[in-house]
Amino acid sequence: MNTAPLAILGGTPAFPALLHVGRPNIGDRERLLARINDLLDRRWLSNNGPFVQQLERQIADYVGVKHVICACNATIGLEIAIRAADLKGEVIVPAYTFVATAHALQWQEITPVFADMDPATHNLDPARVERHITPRTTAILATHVWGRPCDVDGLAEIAERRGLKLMFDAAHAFGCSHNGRMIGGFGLAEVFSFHATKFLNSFEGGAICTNDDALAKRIRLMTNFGFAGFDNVVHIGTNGKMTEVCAAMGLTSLEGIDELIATNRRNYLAYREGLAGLPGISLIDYSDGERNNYQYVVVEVDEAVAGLSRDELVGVLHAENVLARKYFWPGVHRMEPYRSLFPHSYLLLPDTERVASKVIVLPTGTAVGELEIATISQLIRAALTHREQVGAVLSNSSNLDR
Ligand code: T4K
Repeated sequence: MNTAPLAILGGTPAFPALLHVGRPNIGDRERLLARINDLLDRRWLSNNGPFVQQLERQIADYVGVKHVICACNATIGLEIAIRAADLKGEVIVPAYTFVATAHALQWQEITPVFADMDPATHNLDPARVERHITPRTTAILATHVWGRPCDVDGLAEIAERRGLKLMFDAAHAFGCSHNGRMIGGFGLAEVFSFHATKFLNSFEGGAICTNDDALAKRIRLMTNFGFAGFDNVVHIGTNGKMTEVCAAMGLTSLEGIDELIATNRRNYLAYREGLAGLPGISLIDYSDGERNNYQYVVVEVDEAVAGLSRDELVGVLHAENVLARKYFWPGVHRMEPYRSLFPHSYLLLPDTERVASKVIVLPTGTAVGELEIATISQLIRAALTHREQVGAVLSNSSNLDR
């Protein structure tokens, strides 16, 4: 047990340098640099180059899906998939997700309608989705939050019965499965993010996956301005292409994913051990029967039991240079433009409100090891032990939210 005083109580920060959530995993540097040399030698830097094609094939094999179209990021990937699938009017989305899920709709003047979550899974609750269906609803766009699959079957049943399309924001879920089937092949389309902070990292990037031939064809056209060959534009389009250097990083990252899963799982289990038995502190579970990427270490703080609020605990960790994050607080419905457009939406989102106020995401990945995790766990333990002094100091502080 660390007996040094917490930084918030006048001690020295446990970590001399900032320890971030979302530190990228770099993979095998030599393999990456060799690929960068290759693409420079080839002078083929973008526009459906050989590395992008190879990445698309390898992802399709890994996920078991017919079509994979790489994109410059998942947000543009979502926008393209939404437009190619002809969603319009209103689309039901979670409020507990990254803001990009809703922005991808609103950007093209489709109204995101926020439905509440199942607090046990943090994912859209199908029963609540159904309450929001109106004659203007055309689709459900659900997020596999933390890589834990949505109630895919429940959502598919509603979509089928009510004549809606079903798509997934799978930004967190590369390498995860549902009922033994890899995420990527469910619904009409699923979109992965390969952002630097994600499990599979291509600096910036994403991929749209679908088993629908016609949809895949439209998505491919739309990702490249609608070009169907030299000088021949046959469709509305944008520039959603992934570059070769991003694909080089993506391929390198893909080669290392078994090792990365092992690291993430080891970290997750170390946190589980370190935080075991702490009152009011619970770590979300990953199903043992499924494939998981363990990319997120997510803790819920029950203030009534812990004696400290989530924000107070984050304040303690930030003072120690542990930049824990409050994803996805305050909920997309409380961000602009949605807060102004739908000022009362929170009334139908009680579980989103509650969970968003309890969650802390802790650092993991290759940038942290056993020692850091043990220290972070001890810091949380110490914060609970000294809850009264911590609470008193933080109630005088104007900046809980660095
Ligand atoms: N749907 C969902 C459910 C998503 O979570 C996301 C993205 C998307 C869609 C859209 O995917 P993309 O269009 O991005 O492909 C970060 C990421 O930028 C974002 O990609 C991610 N979700 C979201 C959950 O996290 P911020 O606003 O938290 O970023 P920021 O700048 O605060 O960085 C996060 C942490 O990572 C910091 O602690 C610093 C660290 N970091 C970040 C980068 C880029 C590094 O240490 N090194 C780095 O290179 O959004």
